[in-house]
Amino acid sequence: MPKDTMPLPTTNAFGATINHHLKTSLGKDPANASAYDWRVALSLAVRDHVVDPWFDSTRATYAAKGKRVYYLSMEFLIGRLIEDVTTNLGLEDIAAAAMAALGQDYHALVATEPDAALGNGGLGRLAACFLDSLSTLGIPAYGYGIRYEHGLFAQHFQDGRQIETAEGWLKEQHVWEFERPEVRYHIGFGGHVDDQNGKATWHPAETVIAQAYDTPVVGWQARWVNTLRLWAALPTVLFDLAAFNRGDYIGASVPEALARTLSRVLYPDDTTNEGKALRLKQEYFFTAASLQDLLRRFLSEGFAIHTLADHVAIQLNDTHPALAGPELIRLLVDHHGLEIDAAIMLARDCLGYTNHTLLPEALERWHEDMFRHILPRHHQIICHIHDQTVAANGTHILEHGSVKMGELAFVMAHKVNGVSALHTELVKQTVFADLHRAYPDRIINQTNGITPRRWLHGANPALSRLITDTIGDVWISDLEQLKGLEPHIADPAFQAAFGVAKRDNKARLADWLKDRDGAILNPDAMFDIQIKRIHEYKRQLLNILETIALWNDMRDDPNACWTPRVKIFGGKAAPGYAMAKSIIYLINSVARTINADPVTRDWLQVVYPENYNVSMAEMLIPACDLSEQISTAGKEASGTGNMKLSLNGALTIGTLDGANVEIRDHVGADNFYLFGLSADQVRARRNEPDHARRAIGDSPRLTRVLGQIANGVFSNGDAVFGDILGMLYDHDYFLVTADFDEYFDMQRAIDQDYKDQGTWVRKAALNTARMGWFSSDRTIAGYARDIWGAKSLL
Ligand code: 26Q
Repeated sequence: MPKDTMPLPTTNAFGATINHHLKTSLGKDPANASAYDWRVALSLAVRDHVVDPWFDSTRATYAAKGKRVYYLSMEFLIGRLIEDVTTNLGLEDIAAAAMAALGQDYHALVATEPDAALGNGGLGRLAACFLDSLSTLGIPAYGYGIRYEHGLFAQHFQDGRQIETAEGWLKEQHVWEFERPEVRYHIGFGGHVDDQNGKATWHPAETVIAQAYDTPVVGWQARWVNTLRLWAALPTVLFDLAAFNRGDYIGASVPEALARTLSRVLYPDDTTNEGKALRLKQEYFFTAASLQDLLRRFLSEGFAIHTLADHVAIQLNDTHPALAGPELIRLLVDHHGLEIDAAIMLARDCLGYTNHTLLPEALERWHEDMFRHILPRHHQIICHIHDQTVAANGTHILEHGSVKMGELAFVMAHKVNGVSALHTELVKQTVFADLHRAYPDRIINQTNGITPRRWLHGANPALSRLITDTIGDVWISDLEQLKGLEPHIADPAFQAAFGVAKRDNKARLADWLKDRDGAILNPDAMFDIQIKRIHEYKRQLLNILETIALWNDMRDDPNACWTPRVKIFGGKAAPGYAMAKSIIYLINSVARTINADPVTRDWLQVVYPENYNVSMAEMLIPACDLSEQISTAGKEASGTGNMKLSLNGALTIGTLDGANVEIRDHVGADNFYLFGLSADQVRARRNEPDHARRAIGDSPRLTRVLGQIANGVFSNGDAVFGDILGMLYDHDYFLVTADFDEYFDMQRAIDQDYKDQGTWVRKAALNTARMGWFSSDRTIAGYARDIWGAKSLL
């Protein structure tokens, strides 16, 4: 068990270390160091304290000879690290005091670290929360992914429309990673397979190098530190000297440019799986590097190959790393001499697969011709698996000239899990119904969770302090302890303090938005927040249509006692998702019109800060009164933002979708605003002919709103929203129209409830007190028990 080998420094000593790094690591004289220099020097001083517990954890892992967990994910949406690491080490007060003594503002400096945005949204952020929990729980684990040179694109608004630019987090020194030039693997593509006397040899046509970069993942109180290992692509030949000597300077760099393309940029989740060859190559690139690496580590310990599953648990974060199945089989058969059927069984014992979506358009499929061209040996192996599963239970992995990655991941995993109770049931009934009949014990549920370190303790210091003052600080690594708050909620002093914390967080957000965008927000208004990727199924459209209807009512009756609201939106649309981009344009257009209306100015505001990311979420979530979780029932696999907001004392208006169902069960139906059709009703409703036109016809409010949009009320008289209107009238697949009136009415009931602040704060506090189950520590303990058979070494 790792011990604390480095005691906490004094403020003076820590300040001296910062100065030392400024000079010797950055080559800067304190007299002319920039904010950037100070932040990097501070980070390096903090990083010094990570190394010993990291080595201790690694040594303990080797000594235990037990099982390691390998979490394979195309995405890790980490955000900033400096505060997270500093707090986990218990250094935040020392760091702040040392910086102050050096004439620097710790809190201002840490806010200048660029986000590591190596993910799109929920799936990538879940992976980051899981890493945090694996370390906090002391389970030996590695995260494996891609070190994208450019993370998720930056979003700008130009006249209300989304523009994307490349993100460049590596323009600055990224101090949290260690380059590992000695950890390199060759990754092949294309070529052909020689079959001789039953032995296959793959001769790839091209080869790139995968080089490791390691980031330590510090658990709570640094009692355990795991590793996130990200792969960068490099050329085997750095540079074509012959071409250069011929004067072909561009041609000389082509091999390097092509190889580096593999880790150049994160694919935006476009939901329409375009089947791009580069994406497939990225998937194989990081999966193959990870498997070579973990097999090398396993063999270096002297274990026999048939014991692999006793030492290795590999989790596939969706199908993106599903080539791990065929690749592991290939290594076992072609390099270690196993029979193919034995290799398949051994691989299956190692692998687990997590499904995150039911949307048919998001399920990965690759054209078989392209697949065979890029990965000929894997194609052979998949054909073998396909024949086996067709014979065993009629399941096709190859179908209509496609490789179906969901089916492949399913048959190659010993456990398949959904990410909320409802989602898991739907996985059983829909996408994998046939496979579920064939393997009724394989699909299990592991409801998602979130790390309380980042999403409560770190992001919401005001509430964290109040909780710790009330029940002590054990809740930070044992979130169910929040239940202990419940008896205090009746106490007027506690309730008042809870209300003050929320009010302070709203004021902090208002200040931040004023500095950033010049927006002036009233912190006494209800902060009504919808933050997530822009998707039709998430129904930002329902929210903005309701906003317009509310605006109409306010103008019709300006003497009524309206509850002031600030509607806040945040989120990016995939660059190729035209409808999502139109919805963004509509929200910004409505915001411009409504915010300029002197009649409603004091009661209704719409703000949409550009470039929503993890750091913005950390600012918005603690300041939220009302959390919008309004997806069409049956479409949101789980949601995790819903958990963050409720944990931070927001009430939810939501549908019975994803983890909303379980959140409502935990916080109590009285403390959750439920509306809308259920998943079953959604399916039935969709089959009714003309359901949308009927719903619109039956709702004078909605008819009026759509008429205003059509008449150009929000677009200077121009008809620019024809795509949205046409969609709503003609198909409205996500049933915005069907749920509109009930949603509107529920919002008006919420207006009334908000007026009684005593009751509101009590309900908000009950949300916080009852959300402990949604810690990702609980989720990871479930994976460790039900899927991995992995143990804590603490
Ligand atoms: C696939 C092929 C090509 C390009 C991109 C993709 C791609 C990338 C990312 C497809 C999907 C994703 C991300 C999916 C995702 O974030 N799903 C969310 O996962 C969360 C964690 O389980 C859930 O809480 C959300 O409900 C779910 O939408």
